[in-house]
Amino acid sequence: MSPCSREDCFAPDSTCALGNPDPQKCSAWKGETAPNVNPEPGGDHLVMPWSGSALGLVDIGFVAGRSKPVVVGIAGPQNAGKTTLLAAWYLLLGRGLVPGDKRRFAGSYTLSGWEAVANSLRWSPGQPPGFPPHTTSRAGRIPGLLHLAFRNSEARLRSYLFADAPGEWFQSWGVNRDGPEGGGARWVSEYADVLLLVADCEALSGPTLGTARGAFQVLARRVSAERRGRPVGLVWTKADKPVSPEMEKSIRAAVFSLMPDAVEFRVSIVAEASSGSDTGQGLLELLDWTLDAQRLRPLMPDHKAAGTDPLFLFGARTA
Ligand SMILES: Nc1nc2c(ncn2[C@@H]2O[C@H](COP(=O)(O)OP(=O)(O)O)[C@@H](O)[C@H]2O)c(=O)[nH]1
Ligand SMILES: [Mg+2]
Repeated sequence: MSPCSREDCFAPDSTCALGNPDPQKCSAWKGETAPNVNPEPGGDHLVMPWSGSALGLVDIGFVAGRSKPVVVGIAGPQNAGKTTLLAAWYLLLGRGLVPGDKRRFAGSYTLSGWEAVANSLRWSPGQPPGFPPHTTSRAGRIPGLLHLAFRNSEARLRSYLFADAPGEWFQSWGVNRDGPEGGGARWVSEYADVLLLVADCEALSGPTLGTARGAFQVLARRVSAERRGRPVGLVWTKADKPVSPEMEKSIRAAVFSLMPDAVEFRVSIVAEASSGSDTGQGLLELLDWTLDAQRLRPLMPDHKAAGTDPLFLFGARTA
């Protein structure tokens, strides 16, 4: 049981949510004043508000305190390559390959979380690289949010949170938006600023391609109904596996008939043989688009008065 009475405070494992340097002196503290709780009160021992692992919902306030982070939602069935996409981006960034000329990598609060997804994709002598372990719907800290920050040419910082959600969530959310199983997917759909809709080339060319197409169509309809004008990317993952032209046509039709402004990408961690590239296929292009994508800003009502104070521009409205 937590020694603090606040639900959003994890002292003494992390800093006190109310900012007390010594959590035992905080008014919300209800635990024993155990001598080993804070080993060096007043010493140079400082617990940070982040651990490096993927962030949970209660941790978001810490990142969002500075400015609203851009939330990137990746919607797709399980095994579609969503976690691999995140891991591949992290490994490319680790090689200094930041997409866009003017953008600079400016840190991450979840380096251990990124390492956890990317570790299996690393090649170590005598061991071939594997794929990330399956993201289960029962894993802790759900949805696991991975953080990245970049600075633009004017040195302005922009934070991003990437939701590594298990595919099961999206499958059940596609069928029943309000069902108990789709809670995490509902969160992603509610708060994402950019949505990536994943079409898995392996599943769409494999023995159960009909089922995979049906599941994709259900998901595409749900995303289109919930997107509220937000940018959507159609991402063909595992693009090294060829999909028949008929299948490609029906998937594209499912997306573009409902979301004509969607932008299409083909990605794979396997580069095209002729390209000689060691950065896979389309991964940096997709990251570049994702980092640039913006939610439509709400339009302010017309106003005639001069000045910048919104109270006098629009008046105080009670209704
Ligand atoms: N051929 C190929 N297979 C991939 C690629 N990316 C992922 N995979 C495969 O897809 C499986 C599932 O990947 P994962 O990222 O865990 O999918 P998730 O469930 O959507 O997160 C992996 O075990 C790989 O076999 C790719 O670019 N090419
Ligand atoms: Mg996964």
